[in-house]
Amino acid sequence: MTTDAHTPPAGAPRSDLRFLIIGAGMAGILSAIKLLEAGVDNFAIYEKADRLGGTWRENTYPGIACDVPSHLYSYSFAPNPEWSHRFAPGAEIQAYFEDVARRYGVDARIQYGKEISRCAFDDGRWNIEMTDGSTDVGHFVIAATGVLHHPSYPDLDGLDSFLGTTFHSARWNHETPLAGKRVGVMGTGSTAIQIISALVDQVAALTVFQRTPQWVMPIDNPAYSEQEKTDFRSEPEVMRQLRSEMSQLLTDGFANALVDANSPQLQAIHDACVANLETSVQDPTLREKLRPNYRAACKRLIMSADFYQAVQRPNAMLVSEGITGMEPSGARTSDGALHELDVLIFATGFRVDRFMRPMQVIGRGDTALEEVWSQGPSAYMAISIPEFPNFFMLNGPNGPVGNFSLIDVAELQFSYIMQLVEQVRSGACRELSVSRAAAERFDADRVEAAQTTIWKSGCKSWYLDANGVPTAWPWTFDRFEEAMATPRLPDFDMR
Ligand code: NA7
Repeated sequence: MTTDAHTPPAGAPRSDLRFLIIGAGMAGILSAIKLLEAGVDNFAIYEKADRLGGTWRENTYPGIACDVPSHLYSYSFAPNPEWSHRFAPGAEIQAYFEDVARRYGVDARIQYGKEISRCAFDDGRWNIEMTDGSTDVGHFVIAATGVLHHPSYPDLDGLDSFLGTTFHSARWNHETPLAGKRVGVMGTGSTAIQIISALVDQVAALTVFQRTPQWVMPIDNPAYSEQEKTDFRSEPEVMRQLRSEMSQLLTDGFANALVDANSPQLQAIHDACVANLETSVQDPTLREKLRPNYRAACKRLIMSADFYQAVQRPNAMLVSEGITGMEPSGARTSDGALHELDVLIFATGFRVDRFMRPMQVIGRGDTALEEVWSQGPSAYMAISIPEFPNFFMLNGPNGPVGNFSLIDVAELQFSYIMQLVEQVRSGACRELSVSRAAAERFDADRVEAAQTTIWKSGCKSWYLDANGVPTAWPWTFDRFEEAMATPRLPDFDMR
């Protein structure tokens, strides 16, 4: 489907621009809403699955909730008075995105079952190919493809011989009954902790295979009362106020502090986690097994009200010896013990360096993304890559990650992208991407700044690249907001 035959020269204002949005998760829905709001109707939104929602569509495990408060993990323009809890469950979040997409007229625009296999820049336009053979052409690509969506599986000897059932947390097998079964959960990340707390009272026995202990921040998750919801409905200002207070609290008390490992805020978080461990876990042996040997927030901080209670249930067992292999009846660990299991759940995380891959992306002059990213993914401001003109990412590499709202991040990024788009719309140029020099400078500054962040304070995590350098935005969240407010146009190669 082509919408124009001709690309006008730079200098002429453009009204013919077509946008191709890849992905109908939180960021893709946002992009479509914002384009419509800007009066742009010439766009397509492609989604590989048969439903919108991204992460919230794919993750349906028991206990799933967002660890960012729901009134903050909502679009700024679409507050939701109906959130049931401070940290609402995943199904509510999925329903929220479906509702917003419908209310803003985006859901009918989504083309489902459309997986983009190739995206190539040629003669000023992006040509995309899909696995079903269809194609499209546009002037801009918005890659809203998500971050954590390629499950990472452990390499376990003898897995085929195991007679029980296995599945990944992001591919939950709802057909497998768990009640009364002997269930193993591998991993102790944010996902595993939620699963463990939700499952422990349903199953006969729960074995937690822990490779690295985690610091756990105690949180309350109160339900919103009917009165509170009524107030939110009748006075949206109350909700906006709540959102802004939560945002300020999280930014000052956490997001800004992460980049200074010695900050008093991080010390306070560490102390709260230590106190939580000391007061919540009775058995000294178990307590020591659960005690990390690194600083709180070095790995993504776990927020949980009930994980420590869950692992102390009589039917729960924490195993800190590694699994050496699977056998027909269960998992053998390095101490020689056999842990008999009916089901083993891999809560082992994601391949975090994939981003929009395996999609093949070819920029100007046949530049292949796969080669540009051969040493690991990177992007100027998490948005633009040299020689990939008019191709912009939302929540791309080097953006802010941590226990705060990626919706806020995507909203800030989108308004930045629209300012770049305006350069083309106004006729100032036909195409733009970050210059090589600016991208290299950004990367060097980023790597240097990363050295003093908490992520670099002595632990392994998915925040680190293959060289042990934190990949996330290493400056304060305030600085991110400032950077997103106005693009530095001299950093862009505009043609
Ligand atoms: P994470 O945070 O990457 O956690 C994965 C967990 O699985 C973690 O405890 C890992 O231990 C463990 N793991 C991974 N591979 C193995 C192998 N091979 N053997 C033993 N243990 C293993 O993923 P989550 O899904 O929990 O959370 C991802 C994000 O989703 C989270 O940060 C939020 O943004 C939402 P390790 O600590 O590496 O030793």
